[in-house]
Amino acid sequence: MVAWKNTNAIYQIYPRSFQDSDHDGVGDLRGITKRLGHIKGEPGSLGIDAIWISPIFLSPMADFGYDISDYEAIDPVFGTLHDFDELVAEANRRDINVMLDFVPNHTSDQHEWFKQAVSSKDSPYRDYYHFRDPAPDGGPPNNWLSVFGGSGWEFDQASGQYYLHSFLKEQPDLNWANPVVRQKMSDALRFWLNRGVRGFRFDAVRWMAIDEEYRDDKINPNYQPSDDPYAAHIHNRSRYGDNLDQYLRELTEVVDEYDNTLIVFEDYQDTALSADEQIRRMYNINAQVSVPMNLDFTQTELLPRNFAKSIARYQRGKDPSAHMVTCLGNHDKPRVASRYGEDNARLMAMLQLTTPGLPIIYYGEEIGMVDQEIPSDRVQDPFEKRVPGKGLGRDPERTPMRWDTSPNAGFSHAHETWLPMGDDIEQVNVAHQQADEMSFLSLYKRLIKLRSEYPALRLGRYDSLVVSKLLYAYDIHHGSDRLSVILNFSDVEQGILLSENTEILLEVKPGQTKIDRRFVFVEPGNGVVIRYR
Ligand code: TEU
Repeated sequence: MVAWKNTNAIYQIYPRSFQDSDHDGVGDLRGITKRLGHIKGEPGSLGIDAIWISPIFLSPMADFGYDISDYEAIDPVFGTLHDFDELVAEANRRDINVMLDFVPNHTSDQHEWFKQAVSSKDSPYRDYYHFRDPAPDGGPPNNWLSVFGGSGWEFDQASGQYYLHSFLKEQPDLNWANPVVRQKMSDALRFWLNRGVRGFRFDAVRWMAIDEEYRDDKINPNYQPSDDPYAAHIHNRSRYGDNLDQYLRELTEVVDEYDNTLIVFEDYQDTALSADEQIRRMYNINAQVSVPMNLDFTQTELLPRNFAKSIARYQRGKDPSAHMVTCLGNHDKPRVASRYGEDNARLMAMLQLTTPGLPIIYYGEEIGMVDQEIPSDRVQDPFEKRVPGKGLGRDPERTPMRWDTSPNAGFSHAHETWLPMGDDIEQVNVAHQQADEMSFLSLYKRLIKLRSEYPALRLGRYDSLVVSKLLYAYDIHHGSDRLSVILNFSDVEQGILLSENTEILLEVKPGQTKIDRRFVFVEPGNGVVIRYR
């Protein structure tokens, strides 16, 4: 059976920004435990079945936890293993599954393996990473780039060789062709599974397998100088190597040794593969246990045809029983309410939470948080520091969660929080929105409740109905149940002809939709879920 079959949603927690319990201005595990009532099990809860926590492992924090120096230890900034066990126990008590972030592609340069590897060319750890001789001209071995700017290769003075780092030079890539590496990484998964973890989000998987001959990537003929410098190449050799499927399958088998466990792969559409081929490939790994994320909605223009096309592709490419995992945002992308505007973000919430599959809600989306401006002396993200001024920095979407109107919005008692708290806290906080029926939070709670009540919304079949420039309608079928969702992104009222005997289950703007016999009239900026009796 498909893992996490009936899970209504996953809530992504960026742990530095959720709740600070020890007054250092950075969120931590005890903070998360304290706030689990926001997720489930209390009167004002969202009612969400699972959380994914971005990395909490020992790390020098060059990339805020995505550079791990010990896969089996908690970083002191987040707390202790004991705090972690308490978090899992409290989550279990509330029937919340805990998913951790697993970073297989690279370690920190401070990991013991890498320290040993650079200590000598003969170290048994040398082959844990990709060390290569320079090109004949003394430069890097090939043209591969780092996502965070510049060459993907760093010169190691001591040995005269280069090592590969697809991200920061402080994040050397692991050599997955080495079976010992695969063994060690499987052990790390078991370590957390034995502590009650029920799933993983696998970070940056497409970089794990590379061309074994280390041939150059293709040059992207459509590249514009104003683009992200990484887009200058088509990454046809430095990603999606032939062995990727095998490496990932092995890991799914480890996770599948445990009951009802799920892996979601971070997997953006890649210019080197056709979208259909990529989706099929990632679903073919082990679709009962592991599924790719559909990250299209985090970076597409606001156009129903783009949404419909993306959903259709995933429906086509996946095994019918497998989840489609949809995301509106995450810790790497501008927030949905900033990209599309706040009214459209409400419609997007309805779209995401009425589409069958497994939605991931990024913390703060449920209160309509927007990107915050980061003064230059407060920039934290290494991406912004290395490639400044292109809007690539990720701090704006990582600012702390807002709970109430107390100092630092209830996030921390510290004098200064790690990123600024930002503006509009009076309106954009949980306590304020609890009391307001028209708030983002109330909408999210209503949508999640509906999703929990109607199996069609989790397990049904999606069929598109109307896809025009700014109107989007689709049907969900499940057994004899039929629902329609109508989303009006335009600024005029839209009438849609449906069959008779319908009732309105939920509206983005309550009480504004009129049904006149077979016609449904949806106001601008409104969205409606309709049920056929
Ligand atoms: O991101 C990998 C990824 O696909 C990047 O291209 C991402 O889009 C990038 O951050 C640009 O916004 C993952 C993590 O989500 C990210 O936070 C890490 O920095 C990265 O891996 C390295 O571990």
